Amino acid sequence: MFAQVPLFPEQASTAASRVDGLFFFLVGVSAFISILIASLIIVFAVKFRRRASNTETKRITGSTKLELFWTGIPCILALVMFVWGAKIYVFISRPPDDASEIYVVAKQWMWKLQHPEGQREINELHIPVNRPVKLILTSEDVIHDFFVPAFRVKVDVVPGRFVHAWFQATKPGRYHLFCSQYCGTNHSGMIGTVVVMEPDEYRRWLTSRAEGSLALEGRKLFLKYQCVSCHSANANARAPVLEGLYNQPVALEGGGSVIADETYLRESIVLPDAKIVAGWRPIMPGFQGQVSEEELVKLIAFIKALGPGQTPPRVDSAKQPAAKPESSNSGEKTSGDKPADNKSKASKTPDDNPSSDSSTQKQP
Ligand code: HEC
Ligand SMILES: [Cu+2]
Repeated sequence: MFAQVPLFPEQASTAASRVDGLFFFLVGVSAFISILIASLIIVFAVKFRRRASNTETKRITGSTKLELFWTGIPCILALVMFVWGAKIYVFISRPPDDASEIYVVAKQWMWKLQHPEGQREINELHIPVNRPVKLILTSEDVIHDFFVPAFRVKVDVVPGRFVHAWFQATKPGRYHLFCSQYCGTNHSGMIGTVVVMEPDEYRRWLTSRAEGSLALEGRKLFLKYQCVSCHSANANARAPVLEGLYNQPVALEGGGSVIADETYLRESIVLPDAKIVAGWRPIMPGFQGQVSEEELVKLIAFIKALGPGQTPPRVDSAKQPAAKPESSNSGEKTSGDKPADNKSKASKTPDDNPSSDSSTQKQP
C-alpha cells in the first residue's frame, strides 16, 4: 500500500516491511501525541482564559490517578518501541549461516565489489533473488556509507576494519545504491545499482564473468608475498599453520584470546604486533601499505577457505587449491569451459565445518 506513495522507497527485501512497520508505528505514536498536546493547549487556553482581572485560579494539589495514567501509558509505549526495535536490530545484524559473502571495498568515489567466485564489479552488484547475501565491507580512504533504500540496508563503511551487513532481496529489478556519508568532492557521484536477478539468470551472469575465485587469487598472493616461507606446513615452521583458523579462538601471548574473524585476520596481516599468538615470537613483518585493501580481501578469503592439509608447498607446483569460500550456487556445475573454475565449484565449502583438529597444534 505504501509502495504506491513515491515518498517511500520500494520494499524489496525481507527487512523492508519490518523496518517500515516499526517506522510507521513511531510516526503514528509521535503524530498522535503531538496532536493531543497541541489540541489540549488550545482547549485549555480557551477554557481557562482569564475572564476578569480579579479572579483567582483554584488551588490544585495534584491527582495520583492522573499521574499514574500519564506515566504508565508512555512507559508502555516506549517499551513496545524498545522491544520491537531490538528484535529488528537483531534480525538485520545477524546474517543467516547460508548467506553468500560479497566483499565491498569503498573508495573515493566508487564501490568495488567482489563475488566469492571471483567476479569483480564496480558500482554494480548482481545478486540472485530470494537468497541471503552477506556483505563484508571496508574502505580504502575515508568513511563511506553503503545504503540501498529499497532493502533498508545502511551501514557505515569505516577504513581499517570490516563491517557487516546482509539482506535478502525479494523482487528482481534494479535498485539504487548510494553513499550516504559525505566523503569529499564527488560524494554525490558515488552511486551504483544493485541488480536482483532470477536464479537462472544470475547463474548465467556468474559464468559469463567467471574469473579465478577470490581464494585462488589469495593463494597467489600468499606465495607472492612469501607468507608461505614462514606459514608453511612444516613441523618446524617459524609461524603458526593457518589451516582451519577462521572463526576459531586463538590464545594470545600475555593471556586472553580472540576469535579469528575477518577483522582479526586483517589486523594480523597489517599490524601483526597488535596481537601475538601465544607461543610464537613477533617476527612477522607488518604489511601495512604494502598490501592493498583488495589484496587483503583476497588473502583473507584464502585463509578462510584454507582447510587441513591445504597449505601450499613452499615451491608452488601447478596444483590448484581445492578450497574456495562459500559459493551461492554450490553444488551446481554450470561452467563447462573453465577447468580451474569447474574444479573449485565441485569442492565442498570448507568454512562450513572448520575442523580445528589439525590447527590446534600451535606450539612449535
Ligand atoms: C617472517 C615470518 C612471517 C611472514 C613472512 C609472515 N608471517 Fe604471519 N605470522 C608469523 C608469526 C611468527 C606469527 C605468530 C605471531 C604473531 O601473532 O605475530 C604470525 C601470525 C599470523 C597470523 C595470525 C595467526 C593465528 O594463528 O592467529 C596471520 C593470519 C598471519 N600471520 C598471516 C600472514 C600473511 C597473510 C602473511 C603474508 C602476507 C604472513 N603472515 C607473513 C610470521 C610470519
Ligand atoms: Cu562515499
